[in-house]
Amino acid sequence: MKFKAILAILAVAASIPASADVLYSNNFETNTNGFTGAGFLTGTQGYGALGFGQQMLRNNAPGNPAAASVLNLNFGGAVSDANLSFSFGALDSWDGNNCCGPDYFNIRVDGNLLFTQNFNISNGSPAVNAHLTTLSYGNQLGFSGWADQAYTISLNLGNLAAGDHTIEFFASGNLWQAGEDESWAIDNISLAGEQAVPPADVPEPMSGALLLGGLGVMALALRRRRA
Ligand SMILES: [Ca+2]
Ligand SMILES: [Ca+2]
Ligand SMILES: [Ca+2]
Repeated sequence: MKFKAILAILAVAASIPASADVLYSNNFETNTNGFTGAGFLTGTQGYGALGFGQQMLRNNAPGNPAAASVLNLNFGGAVSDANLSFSFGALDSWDGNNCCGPDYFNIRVDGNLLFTQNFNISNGSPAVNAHLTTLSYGNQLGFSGWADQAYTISLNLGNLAAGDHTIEFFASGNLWQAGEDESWAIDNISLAGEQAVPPADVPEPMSGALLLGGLGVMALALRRRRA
């Protein structure tokens, strides 16, 4: 019985997944490290009361698609079950399918479009998307005189190989008006996942062999006692 119990404990220990590591995070209070492209730090105004702190990354670039804010990442080891989460602000008069839309917010990872949402400040209800949680809708949070919206966005990115990756955040739509009329901000960004141990940190084979040897001796001792 004891021998079986030890085997069961070993099996459980072997199957426990490594806890997720936070591989990148930024609350944009002091810097935009990791980001290139459009976007700048700005005061949060009414978003401060929604957990955005004092500053956030704002993008008010014109164009269709508008210039992206780009997060550049480099992983020393492959990452499995990567999850991207952040706070999002749809600032001012996003038009949805009204007169002057659509106004899409998009996320592209390594060139692949993984998220797109048409936001609307005046359709009477928050945007619905499996990846969205509403923080505020229909309230004036600052900036120009239009109501604003706040959400958290969470997106599973699957497995990411070791090496370079880009995550592009950008608006699009023929009637994306940009500037002080409609813009967006992100904050509290975090990318987490289970990262493979880099080769340099792999435990020496000798220590693993010693461990297994020790367990073998234990098992033998138990068997002898039973006999
Ligand atoms: Ca912040
Ligand atoms: Ca506003
Ligand atoms: Ca528009």
